[in-house]
Amino acid sequence: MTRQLSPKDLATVIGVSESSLKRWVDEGRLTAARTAGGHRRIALHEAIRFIRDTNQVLVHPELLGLSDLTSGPLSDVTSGAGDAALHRALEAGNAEQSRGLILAQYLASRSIASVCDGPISHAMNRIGELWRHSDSGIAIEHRATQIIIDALHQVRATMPPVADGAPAAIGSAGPNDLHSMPTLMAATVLLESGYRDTNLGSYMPVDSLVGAARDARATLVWFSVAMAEDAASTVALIKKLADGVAPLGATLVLGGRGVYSANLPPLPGTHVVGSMSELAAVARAVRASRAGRAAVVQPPPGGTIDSHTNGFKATKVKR
Ligand code: B12
Repeated sequence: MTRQLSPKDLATVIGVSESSLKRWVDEGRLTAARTAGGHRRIALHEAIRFIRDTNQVLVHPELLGLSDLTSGPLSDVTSGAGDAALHRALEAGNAEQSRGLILAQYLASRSIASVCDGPISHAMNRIGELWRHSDSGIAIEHRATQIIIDALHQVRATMPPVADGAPAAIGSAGPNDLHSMPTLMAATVLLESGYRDTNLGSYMPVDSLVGAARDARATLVWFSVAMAEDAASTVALIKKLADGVAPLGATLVLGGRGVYSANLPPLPGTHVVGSMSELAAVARAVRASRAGRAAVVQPPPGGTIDSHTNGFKATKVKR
């Protein structure tokens, strides 16, 4: 059941009077249901939407019932020290603090795409180098991955329910690819972008992904290739996927260093993106074009339009 807050609780969370909060509900700035006794109740996801949209300062975050969100992570994020703090907390294996920092970034109005592209990606790039220097590096990397996966699930749980008639998106990592974090990130970004997302996780055969996309009537299919393996087999795999997705009329979005290092031929209806923010930009453009509006595909900052695919080409170079 969705957690509900009373106007008094939410007012205390953001440090305003209960009467102001009730007035905002009555003015329609905040949606509230009524109990049988006529009392206003605000769903947690609606409270979070309001906090993010109106940049509220959280005075008593503990009343939101998100136990990892204590004032420590919030003050790190508001002081601009959140990115470095996340790296430290992940490396130290401090799960509560790491999850709290990720939630705090999201509550501070940052999109989940930007949190993935910024602090999470930076931290994992550094943590991913530790195995070279110490035996414990691999354990630290696995632990950090699990903490981020848990944090992303927590953020998902605070997002509003998917609207009726929302477009479907489906995706996975490829066969032989154990990297499950990028595909979960993509799913979460698409949920935030208003899609009904289905993440099929890692180690996914391409034929099965195409079949599932057909069954789901997917508008968008994402595919993550985290490793630069043999370039020729990566190209063959992606061509097979693109050939399967094209007849469905869905847009295919590819990401990951295996894609960036493969020399892909032009694939109609396929976008190569270099970040989660670029995925969000493509997702918005696909929605707009499906809604019948003239979708002008704009390159996001740091990306350029690929003239072959009309997709975004990453400009950042990965190790
Ligand atoms: C965590 C991790 C693992 C974990 C994965 C656990 C899990 N459940 O996911 C484990 C330990 C299992 C693992 C295993 C291996 N790994 Co590993 N792993 C990593 C690590 C540290 C983080 C990967 C990650 O999720 N990053 C977070 C992602 C999301 O951030 P990002 O890569 O910066 O991606 C950004 C953009 O590129 C873009 N993006 C990326 N992917 C996608 C996908 C989509 C759809 C979209 C839209 C965008 C997008 O958005 C992201 C956010 O900005 C990386 C190092 C690194 N620097 O990333 C190595 C790394 C990916 N692994 C690597 C290797 C070699 C392996 C192993 C072969 C090691 C081994 N010898 O066993 C195995 C392979 C196992 C297999 N069969 O898949 C190499 C790949 C090298 C290469 N150039 O191909 C890396 C780069 C490490 C390195 N520096 O050598 N690994």
